[in-house]
Amino acid sequence: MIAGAVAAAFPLAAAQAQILVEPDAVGTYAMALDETAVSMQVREAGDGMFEAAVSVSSEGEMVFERTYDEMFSLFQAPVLKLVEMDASNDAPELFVSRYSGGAHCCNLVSIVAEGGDGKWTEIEVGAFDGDPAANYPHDVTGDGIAEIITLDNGFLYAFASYAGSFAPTIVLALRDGAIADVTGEPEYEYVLRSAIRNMGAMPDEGETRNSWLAAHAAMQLRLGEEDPFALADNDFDPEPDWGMTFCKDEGTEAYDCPENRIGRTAFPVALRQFLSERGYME
Ligand SMILES: [Ca+2]
Ligand SMILES: [Ca+2]
Repeated sequence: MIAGAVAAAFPLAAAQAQILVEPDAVGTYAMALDETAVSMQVREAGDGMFEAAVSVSSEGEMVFERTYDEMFSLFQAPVLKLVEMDASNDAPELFVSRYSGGAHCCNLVSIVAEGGDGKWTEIEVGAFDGDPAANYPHDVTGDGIAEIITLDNGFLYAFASYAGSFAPTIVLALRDGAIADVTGEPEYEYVLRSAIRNMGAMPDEGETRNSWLAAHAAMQLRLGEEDPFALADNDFDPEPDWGMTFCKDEGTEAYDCPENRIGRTAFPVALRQFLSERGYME
């Protein structure tokens, strides 16, 4: 568990039609919502490997098929959720989360959805650390459209080790067939305020303290607070080097940099640069 893995445990604001399948065995799984039906066959693929054949039909017609293969364990079988995520079409969306394997990474998240031209395609959302259930879409605003409440994984390793990192909560939505970061929209303000409360106390010192401040500042920016850097600028720990070094030779990554060309910047500067690169500010 990451230090900053704020549980995205928001109550469902309204009962919403949705079906979740978390396969744990070889076999066929089927679900349907209105005129959209999904089936998944999880089967052995030889050499101890597995594969999962997913198909979607709409009004009785096959509209999407994909076989997810090279799974070394049933743990990697896709978790499926059939739920309304985008009101720009007439069908519910199919949320897909697959475990890639590896120590810290990742749940590969995608959404199969009907486009404006009536064609169904798979839209990549991204790769996310931690508990896959934390990324499952829920309707947190009660408008019948589910959102994904997750963490900005770009903050892991930025100012501290993976285990010592905090990350800001973000809200992702599917709008007109494209993934949009809607965190800053007013209706999600309570999601951010709740995430900030759930961060716990600022760590006493070190890299984890600076990582906590980075996540805090990011969410202050999203909230449009008047002085988003007040806490970070006053309370950062000046000791840690993590995230504060850069190479004076332009275009050279820090790990390739000759020792005498390594520069060091102050946390407030590094933080602003990082948040700017991550799209939190200009
Ligand atoms: Ca839809
Ligand atoms: Ca909603």
